Amino acid sequence: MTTDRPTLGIAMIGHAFMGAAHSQAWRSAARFFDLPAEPVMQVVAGRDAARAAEAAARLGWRESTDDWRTVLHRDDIDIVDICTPGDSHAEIAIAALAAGKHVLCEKPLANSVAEAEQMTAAAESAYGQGARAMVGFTYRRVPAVALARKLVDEGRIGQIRHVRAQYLQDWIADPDAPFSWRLDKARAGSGALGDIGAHIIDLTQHITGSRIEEVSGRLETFVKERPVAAADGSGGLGGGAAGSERRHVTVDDAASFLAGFAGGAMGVFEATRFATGRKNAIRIEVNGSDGSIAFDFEDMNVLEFYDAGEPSQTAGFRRILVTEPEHPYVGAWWPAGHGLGYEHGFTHQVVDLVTAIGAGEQPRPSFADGLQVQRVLDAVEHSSQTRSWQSVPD
Ligand code: SOE
Repeated sequence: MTTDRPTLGIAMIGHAFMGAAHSQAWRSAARFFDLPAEPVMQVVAGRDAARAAEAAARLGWRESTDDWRTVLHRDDIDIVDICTPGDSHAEIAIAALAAGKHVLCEKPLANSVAEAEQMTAAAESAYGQGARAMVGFTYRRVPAVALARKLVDEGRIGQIRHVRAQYLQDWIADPDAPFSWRLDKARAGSGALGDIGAHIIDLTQHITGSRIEEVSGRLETFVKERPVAAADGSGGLGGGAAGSERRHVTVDDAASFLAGFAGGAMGVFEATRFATGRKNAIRIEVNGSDGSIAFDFEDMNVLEFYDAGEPSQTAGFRRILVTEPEHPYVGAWWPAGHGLGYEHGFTHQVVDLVTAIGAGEQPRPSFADGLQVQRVLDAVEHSSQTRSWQSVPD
C-alpha cells in the first residue's frame, strides 16, 4: 500500500500466539484507522531461523532473522514489538530503548519488580530522546471496557465502593495437559497471577482511575507435575502430544486476593486456569453509590449498566450493545451493530501507540503503569507466602 504518510518500520520479536495477534494488528490498523504514520512490517525475529522465516511468510513480514539484536541498529526500524516470554522482556526492551527505538512490550511488563524498575528507568531516560514505551494490556481497548471507563470517569456510577474481578480459564484443568513455558517460573515469572491476574489488576485500576494499595492473597498449584509436550507451537497454551518425560510446575495454577483501592473501594480478585468450562471469562463488576457497570469478555460486545437514579419500577441492569459508531473505536470498523472480537483490542493498541508517537505523547499504559501492576503481583505473592496483608509501594 502506498500513502503520502511517513512510515514506521516495525521489528517484532517472537512469533507464537502473541506474535500472530500483533501481526494481525499491524496489518489491519492503517487499513481501518486514520494514522499519522504507516506501519511497515519489516522484520520478525525468532530463535530458530527456519521457524522465523516460516512465520514471516505466514504472518506478513518482509524479512526474518534469528538474532533480534541485529534489528536494533537498522535505520528502517522505528518500533520494536516484544512478543516473547517474560524472561527476555527486560533485556530486549532496555537494549531497544538505548538504541533509540520505540517499544511495545507484551504483558506482564517483566518477571520481577527489579526488572520492571530497570525497564521503567530506561523508558523514562529514552523519553527525552523521543523514544516511547508502552506495555500491552490490550483489554483496555475492548470497546465495552473503554466505555466502562468513560462512564466511571463521567461520574455516572458515583463513588466506587466495590470492585469484583475474575479472569477465568480452564486450559490446564486436565492434569495431563502438557507442561509449557507458561508453567515455568524462570520463564514466565508467575502463573495465573501474572499471566491473567495482571490483566484484571490493570483493567480495574484503569476503569476506576484508582490504584490498589494493599492486598491479601493466596496462590495455589493444584497439579505439581506434568508431562512434557514433544513440541509446542501454541504459544505455551498446551499444544503438542505429551511424551513420557515429566516436569515440575513452578508457578501458581490459581490466585485470589482481597484488595484495598486508594479511592476507598474494596476489591475481590480471582485468576485461575482451573475454572472448568470458563474459557476466557474476564468478569468485572464495579458498584458505585449511583450505579454499577459489569463486563464479561465471553460476551465482549456488551456492557451492563445500572443507573440507581432511575425510578425503581423500571430500574434494572441494561445490556448496552457496544456496537455503535458513537462507541470507542467502533466507528472505524463495520456498519452499526456488527460487533468486534478478540483481535480488535490488539489493533486498537497499535492505533493508540502510533497516534501517541505521532503526537509526541506518552502512550498508556506506560512502563510506569506496568511497573505498578508488577508491584501488585509481587505483593500478592508475598502475601500468600507470609499469610499476611501487604501494602503496595507507590
Ligand atoms: C493465556 O492465558 C493468554 O494467552 C494470556 O497470556 C493473554 O494475555 C490473554 O489475552 C489470553 O490468555
